[in-house]
Amino acid sequence: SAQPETNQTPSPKPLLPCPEMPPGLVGRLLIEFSSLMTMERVQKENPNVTEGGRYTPPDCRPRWKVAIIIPFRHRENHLKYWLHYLHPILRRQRIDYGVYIINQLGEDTFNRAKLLNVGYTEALKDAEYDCFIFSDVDLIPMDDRNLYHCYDQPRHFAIAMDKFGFRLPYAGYFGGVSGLSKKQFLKINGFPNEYWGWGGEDDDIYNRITLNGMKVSRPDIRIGRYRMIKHERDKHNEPNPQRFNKIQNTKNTMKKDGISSLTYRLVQVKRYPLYTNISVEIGKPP
Ligand code: UDH
Ligand code: NGS
Repeated sequence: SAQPETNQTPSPKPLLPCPEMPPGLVGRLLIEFSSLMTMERVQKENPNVTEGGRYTPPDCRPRWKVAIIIPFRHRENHLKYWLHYLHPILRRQRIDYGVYIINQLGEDTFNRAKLLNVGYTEALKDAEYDCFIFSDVDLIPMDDRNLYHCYDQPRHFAIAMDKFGFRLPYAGYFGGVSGLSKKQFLKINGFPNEYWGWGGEDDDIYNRITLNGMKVSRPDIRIGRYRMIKHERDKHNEPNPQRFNKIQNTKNTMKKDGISSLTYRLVQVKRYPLYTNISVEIGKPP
């Protein structure tokens, strides 16, 4: 049937959903950390990323809105490589995303999981994200078919790291890069706030997932490959001697300790061309 003629500009064509496996992915990637990287170079490489590190695919309707959360302190050089490699990968993957660096101020003991809870909370003040990917700053995927969105079950992405001989170090490993939908994240009351220093917080998150009747989803071992930027142990992130006891008690602690009990002081939100920097005071161990 003929439509009545009008002089109005036609409304934009509704975009089709982005394809499951976007065309234009390249598969296995060459990742190296020897060439000199500068922020100016990475900015020039990524003119389509908008203020604060946001991007949305122009040619299809993304299924998820993804906040990428990176716990951070004193790793500026790693961040340049992360941005250099990840922005082009995420663009090819047709991901709708924003990059959030959660910077722990001061020199008290580092607390990775608490920073990730802060990232979840702060990203939601920015946009209606429904998917959260938590990535260490020094981990670069070696295959762009490892798609950075959410899945039916909590996702573990970094399953085959070079430092572990491209295998899982143990069946319940959930470290490095992981992703949960908003619903999955809230079901486990977010992440623990009480793991100060190195180790165990990722195991606690794994426990939360299984104790709440979910299971971890993972990519094919040939696709979930990562390179880690080599570095020395950071200061003020010593192995936490309490971690072994704590991961035995997730069942009792997870209801109280998590996104429901999160407190921190937001000090600064700064939007850079390729990421949003959120600086926070998160306190220190009791
Ligand atoms: N992180 C920082 N700053 C810190 C500590 C940690 O930004 O001072 C962040 C960063 O995103 C890092 C992540 O937290 O990738 C995890 O840090 P980690 O120290 O738990 O893990 P990683 O495997 O180092 O990077 C462990 C010690 C390696 C010692 C190797 C000696 N050759
Ligand atoms: C386990 C830690 C995890 C850690 C993993 C890999 O032992 O937090 O090793 O560590 N759990 C405990 O300490 C209880 S790594 O080889 O990357 O340094 O992620």
